Amino acid sequence: PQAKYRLDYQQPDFLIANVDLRFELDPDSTRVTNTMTLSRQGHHNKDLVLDGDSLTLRGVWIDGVAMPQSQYSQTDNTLQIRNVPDQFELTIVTEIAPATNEALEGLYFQEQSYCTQCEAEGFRRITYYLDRPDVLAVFTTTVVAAKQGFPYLLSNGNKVDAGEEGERHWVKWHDPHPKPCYLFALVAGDFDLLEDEFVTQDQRTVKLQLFVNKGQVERGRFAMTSLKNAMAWDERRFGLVYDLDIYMVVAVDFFNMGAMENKGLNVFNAKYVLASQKTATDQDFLNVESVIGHEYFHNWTGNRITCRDWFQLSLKEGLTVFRDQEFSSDLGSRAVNRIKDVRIIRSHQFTEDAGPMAHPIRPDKVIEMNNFYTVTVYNKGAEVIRMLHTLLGEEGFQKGMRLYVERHDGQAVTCEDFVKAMEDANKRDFSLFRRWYSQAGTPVVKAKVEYDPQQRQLTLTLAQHTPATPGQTEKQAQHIPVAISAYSQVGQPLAIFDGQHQTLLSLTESEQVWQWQGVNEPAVLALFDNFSAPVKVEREVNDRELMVLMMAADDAVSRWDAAQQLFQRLVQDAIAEQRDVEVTGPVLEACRQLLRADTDPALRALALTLPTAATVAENYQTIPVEAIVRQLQCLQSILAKQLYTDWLTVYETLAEQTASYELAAQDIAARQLKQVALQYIAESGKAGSGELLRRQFNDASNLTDQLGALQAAVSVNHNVTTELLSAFDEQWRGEKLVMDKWFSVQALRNAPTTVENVAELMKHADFSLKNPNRVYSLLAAFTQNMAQFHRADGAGYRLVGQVIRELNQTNPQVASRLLTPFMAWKRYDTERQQRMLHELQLIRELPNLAADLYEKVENSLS
Ligand code: BAL
Ligand code: ZN
Repeated sequence: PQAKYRLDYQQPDFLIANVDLRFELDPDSTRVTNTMTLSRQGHHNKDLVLDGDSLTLRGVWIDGVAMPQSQYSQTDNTLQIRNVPDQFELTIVTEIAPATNEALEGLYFQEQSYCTQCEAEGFRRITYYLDRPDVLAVFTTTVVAAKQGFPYLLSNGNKVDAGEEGERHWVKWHDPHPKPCYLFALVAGDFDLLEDEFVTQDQRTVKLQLFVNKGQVERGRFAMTSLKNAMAWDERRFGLVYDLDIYMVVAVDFFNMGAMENKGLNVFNAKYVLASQKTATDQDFLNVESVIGHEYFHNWTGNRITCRDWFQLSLKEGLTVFRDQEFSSDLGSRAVNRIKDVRIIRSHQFTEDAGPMAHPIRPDKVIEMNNFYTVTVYNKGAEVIRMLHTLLGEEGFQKGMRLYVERHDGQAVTCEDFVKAMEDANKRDFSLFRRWYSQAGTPVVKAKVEYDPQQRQLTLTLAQHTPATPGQTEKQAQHIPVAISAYSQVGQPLAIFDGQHQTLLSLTESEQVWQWQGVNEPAVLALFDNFSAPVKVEREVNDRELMVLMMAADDAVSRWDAAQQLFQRLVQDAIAEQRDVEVTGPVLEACRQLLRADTDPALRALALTLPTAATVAENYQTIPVEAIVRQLQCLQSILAKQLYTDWLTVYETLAEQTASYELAAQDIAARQLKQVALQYIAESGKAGSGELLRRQFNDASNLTDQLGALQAAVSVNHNVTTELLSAFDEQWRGEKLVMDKWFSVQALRNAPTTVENVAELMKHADFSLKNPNRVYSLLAAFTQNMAQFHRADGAGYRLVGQVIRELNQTNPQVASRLLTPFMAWKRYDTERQQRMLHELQLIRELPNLAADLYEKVENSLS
């Protein structure tokens, strides 16, 4: 496989104005007739070279005249046509076999439905085309299929015609908005339909349709409400209004990604659409809201304004993640949402930034584009947009957005165009800020706070350094927004920044010093309030100061962060001194106070949840697997036992409060803290804990509580574990999305037989390697199990390695996801390194190694 480089971009030699597609659907042989109007772009006499993959060519016509084979030639991935005119109509007929398409890219047929996925480069598996995002065309699509079994024939845009031909029927769709082919979609099948409508601010009525598997309409209602909320929110906050008469969402069981923003016809992984009290947890509901929002927001940030080339993916993804984060925060708890976002960055993005595939949010080199739908492009990309928002404020940011839309509506543009619009609208210079787009790696900021009582002066010194990443050894200073706030030793706000106790600094050099005068006492500083930049912070701060911040910082993220730092320090000190964790009286007391505090229960829950093993691991060059797992467990056990009566009181109070189920934010928050309390109660192993777990499991009126009890039991290997696991299996067998949770819970269990159990679960009737959700829920979840995936004898590696090799040919995208944890092999001890390397080498030796795996393996081994 060949690498592509961002700087090699060339505009297309030909443009396509209109595409007329006709699909005659058949599982084994679907005939695609593609008629395009093309024109030469610029002065050249090059041949037309179209992309194609796994297509059977049946004929080529130019302006209605059949081309002799001598005028065109094919390779595995191209169709080259010689001597074409400057303007012409080109018709290409191909055949494809959707039923054998297990990669789930292009057009595929699963469980009696046809479905497409074209981003990033799947359209070339449907027909020969200029499969690149800067070729924008108006699509007209006719879908023909048997009436029996396929009552719904869907594609992008508006339905303009329909008819019947004997046993078959057809529907014609027209999408007036020029779009790149990655936004093309087709779905055909038999569904239940949920309908609603939305009236836009300019008083147009938009028809909303949600297609779900038969019998699932009730589970789609929350998604429909979320969609209407998203449409209203985008008008209110961004002034962006929907632009077609119809918006369709289809939920499918087989889907590699979460969802796809195809114009007017979103295709969703069913797990981000279907939700009900009994079958979805609170987090599932929140995920549905966020993903429905995300795909809807793409209509402007992605579809109306799209990417010039795939290196610019963060242009639409970083921005759209930022928008969906804001949507969730405006509708729910801003602080809770922010903390969850920070956790993703710290436990996944920082790892990616430290590994062999570290890349800037706008990558420079790509072999397989599917490998770049990453936490860096998406989540760090959103952090970069958020920093612009922090620097400009809401008003300035929206001014920039308006200019961006005004300038670029209908175009395929670059990240540079976005930054330029933000700059021009606000008359700012973001030259330095642009380094966030070009540099990979996580900046480390070292902070020193000094107080001089004689001079009554406070000094803050910040120094930044970004470690080298593959291909980028020299790093320059970045523009880092640093939000800070000051408190007294007893937690009172100190108004030392021009009469304020909070301020925003810009760290732009490798080292900078700030001084404030007239400071009467040694201040405790909260640094990076609201996680104002995606950086690691190293600072000298003592436990007492962390406890002040934990109790008194204004910003909820800083309070949470102080608690997390305190916990991490307890664990890391114990590891460094090769002893078990010890918790001092004052720290216990601070935890007790936090638990009893009169603040949002969800924030208390998050603050009292220990950092993940992955987050702790980020602080080590060589990850001490057993020590991290053991010391986190040890800390959990101390907090469980020492605060036992507090946990019990909180649990009982909240159990009463949540006795009747509501999906309101305050009930979700209460259930969240109740779950943390239950987890600690289970951990305590006290008499009665088994009864409590059993009772919550059996009496639960909703999945959050039922699964919560199961998780709590399994995570501490409580002696009710087997009983609850069997009961869950018996109750939910066949309910695939619910069973996915049952698989995950067991995959994450820290028990000596977890590897063998995961292997056994792969034989369960509800498991299938063909369905990405099953693979993610069992095997991807298992790779997050620090103790057992990294089992010293290498059994965890062997199991996942074997699955990757099986998926190499059938679904390389899914295989590639499973490979990610192996890429960090250098971070483990020598024995583990050798075992991980062995798996990577076995994969490298596969015949027909997919490009997805090739790229990751080569980067890992180089
Ligand atoms: N564009 C791929 C799926 C998503 O980010 O919405
Ligand atoms: Zn997206």
